[in-house]
Amino acid sequence: MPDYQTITLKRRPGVATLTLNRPAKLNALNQQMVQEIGVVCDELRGDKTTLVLVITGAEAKAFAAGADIGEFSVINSAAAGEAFALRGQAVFSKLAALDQIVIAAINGYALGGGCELALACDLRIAAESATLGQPEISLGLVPGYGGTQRLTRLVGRGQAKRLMLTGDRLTAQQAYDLGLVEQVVPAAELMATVDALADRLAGQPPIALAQIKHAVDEGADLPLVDALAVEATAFGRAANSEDRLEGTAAFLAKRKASWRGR
Ligand code: CO8
Repeated sequence: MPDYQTITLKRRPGVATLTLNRPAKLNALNQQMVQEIGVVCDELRGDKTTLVLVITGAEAKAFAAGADIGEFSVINSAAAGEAFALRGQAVFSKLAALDQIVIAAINGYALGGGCELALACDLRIAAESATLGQPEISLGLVPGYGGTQRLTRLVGRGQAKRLMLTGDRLTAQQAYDLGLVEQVVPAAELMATVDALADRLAGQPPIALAQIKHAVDEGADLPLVDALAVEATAFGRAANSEDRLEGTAAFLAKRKASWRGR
């Protein structure tokens, strides 16, 4: 297993938990942390035994307080800034493309790049005490790790523009009201809630799990006619699996299905 410096990775059957671990800097995403998240994605790609990845922050106050502002001094041209953004985007896109369902357990500040990391996940569950936002404008910047696009797709153009143009921070409840997080729970219950969901998803038939995720993501930006074709392909893949035969046989025999992931 790689020797991680800025994150920890724990595994239990079916579930991996990645903890952002730079507590002294509120888990700000430095280049090394972004790179290490990419290594975790490489580890998980093709790992058929891990069906869910949970991402959370080690510091009670923070999921991730943004990209590491201290590293921005290396950006001395538009091209350098673009390359900086592209490096982060490549990793977050790799995360979003995993077969695993990725759940952000947002325990505190999820700002800037931290909010963008949560946006690249499939599901976002926030502690009541969490704070979310895209404050880049207050630094004279633009969200560069996918925020202008993923936030817009999640909450719509108007709300996304409002959040990014003002840089306003949202409470977890406000984020929920906008559809930016899917659930809000008391802070003390966050990890138990996320772990229970992760275990539940890890008990689902793996091919159907991944196909639903990819059908939603691939179809979302396509015209309906093309998106329905994406769904039909996903349906075909799941329908052609041994698990589909097992699922339907178990239903008819009134017993619990035993999934094999093929
Ligand atoms: N980068 C680097 N260090 C940070 C960051 C950050 N984003 N956030 C917090 N820290 C550090 C602080 O500097 C401080 O370090 P030290 O103790 O050594 O001085 C430590 O973490 C604790 O922070 P605070 O003392 O500020 O803690 P508070 O509880 O007073 O405040 C806040 C917490 C409100 C979260 C505050 O720290 C804050 O506003 N942080 C910055 C939030 C922000 O602007 N995030 C967006 C950053 S830009 C971004 O993410 C762009 C992403 C796309 C990049 C694309 C490439 C260009």
